[in-house]
Amino acid sequence: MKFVSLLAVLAVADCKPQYVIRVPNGGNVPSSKAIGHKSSNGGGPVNSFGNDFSANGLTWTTMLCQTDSDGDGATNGQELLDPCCVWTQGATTNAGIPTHPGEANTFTAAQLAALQCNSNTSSNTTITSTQKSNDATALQVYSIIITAVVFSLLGFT
Ligand SMILES: [Ca+2]
Repeated sequence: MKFVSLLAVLAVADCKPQYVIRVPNGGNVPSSKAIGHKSSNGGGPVNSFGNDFSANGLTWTTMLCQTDSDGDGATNGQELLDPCCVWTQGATTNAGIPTHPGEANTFTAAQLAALQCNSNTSSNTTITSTQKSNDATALQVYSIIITAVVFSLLGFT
């Protein structure tokens, strides 16, 4: 009886909205606000993805990413558009429409092949704020150099 009560408490504890930001595209799966729950609106019992999310410490891990929680042939990472399992919390996500990792979909072989990790999909998820900052600094340096060249050509120096 204590075990059942503990499970009920865990299920309630897992329905917090802040978990949505802990997985890539957690809030972007069509028709589901809580992808870890059987109810699309959240609350109540968790689904297979919710169970795996809990088992991975409520964190997007490589193991959780590579798991196929709903058994439909696509890994959780493929369904949530992180096929290379490189996403970290706060990073941008790949463009596209994610599929539900806790409800089995019907994929064709061609669709599954298109979901595989490749260089195009991995590059989109690795843009971090540090890289953006470095890009901005490089742009400022180029702007100063170009301005100096223009002033030099116009005879201002
Ligand atoms: Ca799946």
